[in-house]
Amino acid sequence: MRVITFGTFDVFHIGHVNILERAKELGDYLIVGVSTDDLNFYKKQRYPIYNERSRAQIVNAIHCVDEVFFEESLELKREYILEHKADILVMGDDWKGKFDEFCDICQVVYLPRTAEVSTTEIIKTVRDN
Ligand code: C2G
Repeated sequence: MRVITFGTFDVFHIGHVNILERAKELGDYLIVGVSTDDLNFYKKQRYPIYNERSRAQIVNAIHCVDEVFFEESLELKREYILEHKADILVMGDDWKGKFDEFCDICQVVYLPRTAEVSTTEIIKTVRDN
């Protein structure tokens, strides 16, 4: 089974490792769409700390990840799922319900987020110290 997931994966942390490893366990080939810097600016009105090339390289270096591509637009999710022939779409449960529309082309699974870790909190901690 081919599994696809999406994310920014900025300031890569243990929550990112956990979701990638658990996503891979649902199948045997894991494809990750890493959102581009411009998509992040559109989503969060700021650029990520690490640029898209570094973020993609880090995700690609994780042993359970088989393939990485750039997610350029939120509107292209259906095309990405079809293009990569994904059987399962995995997202953290902060996105619960948001991608149910893709149930017609793949299984949609929301996994619980890892508690008490986020890129936003890490940036805040570094800033405050
Ligand atoms: N995540 C997690 N636990 C955390 C933090 C993040 O399980 N403590 C998961 C998120 O739920 C998401 C993935 O890690 O599934 C990537 O998180 P982000 O980098 O924050 O991704 P985001 O900016 O939400 O982009 O098209 C969808 C978007 O591109 C998702």
